[in-house]
Amino acid sequence: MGTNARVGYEAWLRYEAMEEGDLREAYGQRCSSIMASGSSKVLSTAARELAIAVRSLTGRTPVIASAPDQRGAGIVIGVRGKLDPETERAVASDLDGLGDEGYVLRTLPGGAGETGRIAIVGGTEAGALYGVFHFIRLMQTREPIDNLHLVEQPANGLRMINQWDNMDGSIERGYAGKSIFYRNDGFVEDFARIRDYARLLASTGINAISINNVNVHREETKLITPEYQQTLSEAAEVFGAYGIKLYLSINFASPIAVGGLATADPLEPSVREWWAERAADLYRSIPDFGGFLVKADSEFRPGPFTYGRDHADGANMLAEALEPHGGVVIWRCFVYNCLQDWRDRSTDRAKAAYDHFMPLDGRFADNVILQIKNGPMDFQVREPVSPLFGGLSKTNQMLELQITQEYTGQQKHVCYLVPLWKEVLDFDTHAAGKGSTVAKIASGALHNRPFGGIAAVSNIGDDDCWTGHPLAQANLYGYGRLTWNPSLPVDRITRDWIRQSLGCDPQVEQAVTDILHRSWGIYESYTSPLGVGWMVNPNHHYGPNVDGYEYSKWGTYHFADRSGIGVDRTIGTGTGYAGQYHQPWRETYNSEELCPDELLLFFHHVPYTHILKSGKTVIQHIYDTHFEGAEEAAELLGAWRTLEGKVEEGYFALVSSRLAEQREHAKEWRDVINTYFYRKSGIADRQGRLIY
Ligand code: GCV
Repeated sequence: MGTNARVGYEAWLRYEAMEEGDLREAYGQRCSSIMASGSSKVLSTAARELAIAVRSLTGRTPVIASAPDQRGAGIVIGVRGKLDPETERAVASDLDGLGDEGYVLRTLPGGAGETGRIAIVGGTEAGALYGVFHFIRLMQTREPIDNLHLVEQPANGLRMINQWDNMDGSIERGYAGKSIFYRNDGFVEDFARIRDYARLLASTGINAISINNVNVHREETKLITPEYQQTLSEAAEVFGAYGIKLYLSINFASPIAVGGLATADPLEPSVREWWAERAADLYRSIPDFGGFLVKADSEFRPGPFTYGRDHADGANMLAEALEPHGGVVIWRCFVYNCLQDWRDRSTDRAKAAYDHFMPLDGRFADNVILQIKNGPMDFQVREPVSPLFGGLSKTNQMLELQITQEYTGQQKHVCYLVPLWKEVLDFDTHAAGKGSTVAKIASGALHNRPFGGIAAVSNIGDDDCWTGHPLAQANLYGYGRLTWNPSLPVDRITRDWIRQSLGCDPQVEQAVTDILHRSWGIYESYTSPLGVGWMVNPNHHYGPNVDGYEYSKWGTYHFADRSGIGVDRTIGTGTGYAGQYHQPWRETYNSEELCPDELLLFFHHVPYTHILKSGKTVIQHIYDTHFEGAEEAAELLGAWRTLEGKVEEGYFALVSSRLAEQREHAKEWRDVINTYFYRKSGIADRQGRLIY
């Protein structure tokens, strides 16, 4: 296999020429002409994207037509109500009830001796674009296109990416190089890479992006001022051509920092006016601006508490400013006391989001959405699902996930997060009886809310392959696919990603599927055990340090002593966190016997000799998983090496070197954790393996 100048750059939009044969012939023939019914920006994008894919995959250059092919063949891309009469009639029955972003993919019958055309019809232009990317995916994954009849609709209104990029070019929790947006306190000059990012995102169904860190620093605070409006509108155009709306993270103290006011009190009329003016200005230069993302009164960020106001006062003030323009406020619920005294056993960070926001349920304006992290702590390798999802019923909600691997190996270790996210989305909160899943709550379907969706912190930077570790691309891809359809099986997402990114060789598919599907479990097994979390080095969060956060102010403790470990979050003797769940979870988590093994130490403090459901003691479980996990991490490298010659050289080498690093680092985790617990407990490993 040859080498590519930028390893992995094309990601899943890699259109390697297909093998010669009937299928390639058939695709080429079917796509001999492309006609876009209309001339909007997004439709032009759709036609262009399809033409590029067809040319590269089949070797045939499609004719870009201005009218449907008279022989009845070719592809027609269009929008409901704006099609040629023949196509409109043919797909009419599919268009009833089709939402704006939905689409129809349909192979229409041809006349005598004719193949018939393929119609890709969206509720709007964006829908048509999603339809085109779906169609391209079918070719990349070698699916038949002779009898297509698909109607697709996104489950979530907001399918969002949060960039944690700073304008100095750094990225908070970024593990893939520098920002593709900013350099030296300004925007980059060339937006070509941003455009390439937009197409990757749109191809998976993403329709919203916030482009600056939720920790809004000095320069970024100015993004909402006239100084940046021209550049912002150019960035919005780039994303707009791919159906993606632009959002900004804002600094709650902006009226003081850049507005010259003496206060940022949300109930103060001058402050309200100031925000209304800022919003009006932004919408003048970016008519389809999405709105604001806000981290307030969290980890030292300013917020309404300073003025004796609450989160609803703060969010509603911004909502009022955006409402006349159709904008929304996305208000984060990652609010807790980050100055906790470790001696204080009654304060529990896990309880904080629920305690802060439940009393406000019903007080938020209709264009406010609360963004809730999947777990109550912070994107650990294993956490229970945040009970706030089951709690709020009169408030728009959005699920927040983290694609960037802050606590899951920082894109040096492979950790495929799609199975974790699936568990979260499928979690049944029982909020309104059985079937009240997080997926239904986040989309707004369960409580019939006007807004909802999913957001995730991006894992990309300016690395050639975008994500540092090429296999981490699967997380970005899988995230997008899940936002569109949370019911998609993991296998399906994995298969599509592999075929689109690495081709259709069954041996590659088998080996990479295996690596990805084992990876989360393996990572969990050699890091912190049984749901207790953390045990990482402070600040950068890479590598083992069992007591790294044990005597800190951050509220993230494991309470290991010589006899046992874990956090008592029960109702009777602990912090009471288990009581924030509906039944049956309240009882399940509250009980040492019923609590699932993988979350035992999140909810209970138990002796090392406690017998798990697996039949092992806690201490033996720790030893076994750490020895086995490190061995399995080494196996991943072995499995990958069988693909030499089947994967592009540079890509092969890069993944090999990351997996080699993971193998070594997993040993470090194993030895630090095992040694710590052996020294604490004095209990020997039953198998007498080497512990230091
Ligand atoms: C953007 C964690 C991370 C922070 C991050 C914060 C958040 O604490 O370590 O880097 O800040 O979450 O989600 O706001």
